[in-house]
Amino acid sequence: MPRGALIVLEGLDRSGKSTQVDRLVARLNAEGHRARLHKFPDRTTAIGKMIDAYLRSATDLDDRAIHLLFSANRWECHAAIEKDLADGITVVADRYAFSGIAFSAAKGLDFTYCLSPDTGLPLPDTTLYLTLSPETAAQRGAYGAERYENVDTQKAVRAQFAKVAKEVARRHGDARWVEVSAEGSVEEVERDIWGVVEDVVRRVKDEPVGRLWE
Ligand code: NYM
Ligand code: MG
Repeated sequence: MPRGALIVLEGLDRSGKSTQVDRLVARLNAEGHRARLHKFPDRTTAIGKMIDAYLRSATDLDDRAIHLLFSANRWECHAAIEKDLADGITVVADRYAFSGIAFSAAKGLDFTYCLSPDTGLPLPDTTLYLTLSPETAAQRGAYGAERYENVDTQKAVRAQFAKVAKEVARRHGDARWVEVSAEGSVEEVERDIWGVVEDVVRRVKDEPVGRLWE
């Protein structure tokens, strides 16, 4: 059976990711590709509840401890994702290991350390990185109240995402990371994303799923 694709959307907070993942899943299904959305962090699991409490600042955790929990939250879902892919279902992930690296490295954790716990996860067939200037982000209104949702942190995270992009290209090839401008209208951004995804879904059908950082 042709497999599904693993498509990841990444970006800073307020980049419009959540709107776009919903539209992408709807579009895939409408065009006859079965597709399912997976949000990371997945706040519904026991580990996800610990992450949620941390993000709401209801609890404090050591930087390494929360980094590993975010990764564990992906590992507890990997079997379900791999099963979907094998069953021909395309998985659209709202964030993935790349957010894990960028947000933790932005706090000062060693970049190589940040990569390691996610090694061996299913490799995204493509990652669409939504880019937004700080000015446009500011125009979109105030950040939410969660941890990391402030201008200084987002700047530091942006710099780390640039390093992540290089690392993905170096280890897995240029085609795995695609920048998409999120400056345009919802429809414009949706069209640009679709242009990439339509192609990837067809192309990977008969290819094995790769392993992240391997
Ligand atoms: N985040 C997300 C991390 O710090 N590490 C991770 O591994 C992941 C997946 O959680 N500010 C951060 C990025 C976000 C926050 O995500 C919650 P969202 O998509 O805003 O609900
Ligand atoms: Mg957010």
